[in-house]
Amino acid sequence: MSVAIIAPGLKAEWWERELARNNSDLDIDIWPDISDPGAVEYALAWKPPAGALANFPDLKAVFSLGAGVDHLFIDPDFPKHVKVARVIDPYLSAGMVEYVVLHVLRYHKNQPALDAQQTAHVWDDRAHELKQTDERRVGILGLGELGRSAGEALAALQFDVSGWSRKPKDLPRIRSFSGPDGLSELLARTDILVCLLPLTPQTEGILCRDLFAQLPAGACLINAARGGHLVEADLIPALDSGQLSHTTLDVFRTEPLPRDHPFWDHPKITVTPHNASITDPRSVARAIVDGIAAVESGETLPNAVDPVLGY
Ligand code: NDP
Ligand code: OXD
Repeated sequence: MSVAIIAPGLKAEWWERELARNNSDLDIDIWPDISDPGAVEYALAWKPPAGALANFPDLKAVFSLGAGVDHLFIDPDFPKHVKVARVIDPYLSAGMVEYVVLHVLRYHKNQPALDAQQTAHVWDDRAHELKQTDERRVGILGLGELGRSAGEALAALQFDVSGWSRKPKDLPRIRSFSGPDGLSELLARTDILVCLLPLTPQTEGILCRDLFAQLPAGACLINAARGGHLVEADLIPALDSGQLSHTTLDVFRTEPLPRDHPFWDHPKITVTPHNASITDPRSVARAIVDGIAAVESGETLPNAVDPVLGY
């Protein structure tokens, strides 16, 4: 069975090692050194160069090396008949829960203001701002694997959690909103907004001036989904006007974030290098090997995405 790994910039050798550890019969090549493109039946891919996957005429399935698949569907030459699976993994969910809880708590405890006080040698316990977690409203855009896990962790800390998804959800501790009216209702009751949507034509640019205007003044924003969700030109005006008080960004339209980008130095922006949660080959390679076995025995591909919805 011939497998190609196309993941420039990722540690492809690590994936190769973990795949081989789970199935020593696989014949694994790392792009661009593919010995026989005509023999490749499965590909593992992360941000593959445009056209690379179209070189394999007998490709049966592509495994995205992340939860998102936008990096595949952006390729105009992506072979549309080929099945696509994405990562659903307990460690990936746990990493995102840690990131979201870390940054929500940072805002809940007013840490950016305390950092500024330390720089200015100011001792102020800010008791006038005291709020309990059940008085802090967190809104999560996207209630899938990651949004739901993060929401449940925040609800366990007694935060007042709401979430927005395409279809309504019935979750015990998360208030569910859906559709355009549901989005406005959620925004109106959100102090800290977390974006965990997939990037699709419907969600591109959703974090924009109009959306910020529907949040209570002084809300915080955490975007751990994709840079394409944010209209970058709308962010700094919203922060400078006080409509948003602070934002944490893990993802950017251009990655790595260019060294001269204004987000790096803005006092109300926290930048992290797209590491909110990182796929761990040690657990995900096993799932990919199982996915290949499922296709080979005629079963449905586990964790398959819907190519029409794009997630
Ligand atoms: P899922 O596919 O499990 O969940 C997506 C959620 O978004 C679902 O609840 C879905 O609604 C909702 N949604 C999709 N389109 C719309 C829409 N048009 N309107 C309203 N809701 C919508 O994805 P995951 O939770 O696994 O991952 C989410 C994203 O997180 C990934 O696509 C990726 O971009 C990002 N990510 C970022 C990482 C990082 O390190 N920064 C790491 C991993 C992922 P419904 O439930 O109704 O279908
Ligand atoms: C993902 C990511 O989609 O790391 O998994 O961004």
